[in-house]
Amino acid sequence: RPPTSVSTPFPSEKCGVLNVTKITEHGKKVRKNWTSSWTVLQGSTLLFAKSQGGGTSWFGGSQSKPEFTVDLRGGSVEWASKDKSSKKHVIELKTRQGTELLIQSENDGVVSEWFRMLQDAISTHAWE
Ligand code: I3S
Repeated sequence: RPPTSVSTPFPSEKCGVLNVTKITEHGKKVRKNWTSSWTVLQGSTLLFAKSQGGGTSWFGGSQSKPEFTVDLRGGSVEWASKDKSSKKHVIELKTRQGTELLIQSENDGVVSEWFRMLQDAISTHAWE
């Protein structure tokens, strides 16, 4: 039998600059506000910090505090339908708490990689 799982301290860690907006908060529609955010995926948590000057700020650094944190457990990701945004390469992330976010980058490779990582994080932490 193959080994069942390999445990690593940070099974899903990734960071980068993405365009992000909330579209729903606690189940209620909110006005879009696209902002460029330094985005960090760590385990089952996704953190956003304001990105200054195109992503040179380091998340752990003194000037950038997390603005917004998302608990991915019990959430879902899908490719956003055309009616959600006119932008290309848009991920729709729904949380169990009733928050919906759109996550986008002009670079389709970047977005595809985030899509895969978010799906992995959600399935890895589904039963916590
Ligand atoms: O879904 P919407 O309302 O067409 O989203 C657009 C608006 O949020 C717009 O701002 P105003 O609230 O000032 O109209 C934004 O500038 C657009 O980027 C939003 O649409 P996209 O398709 O880019 O997500």
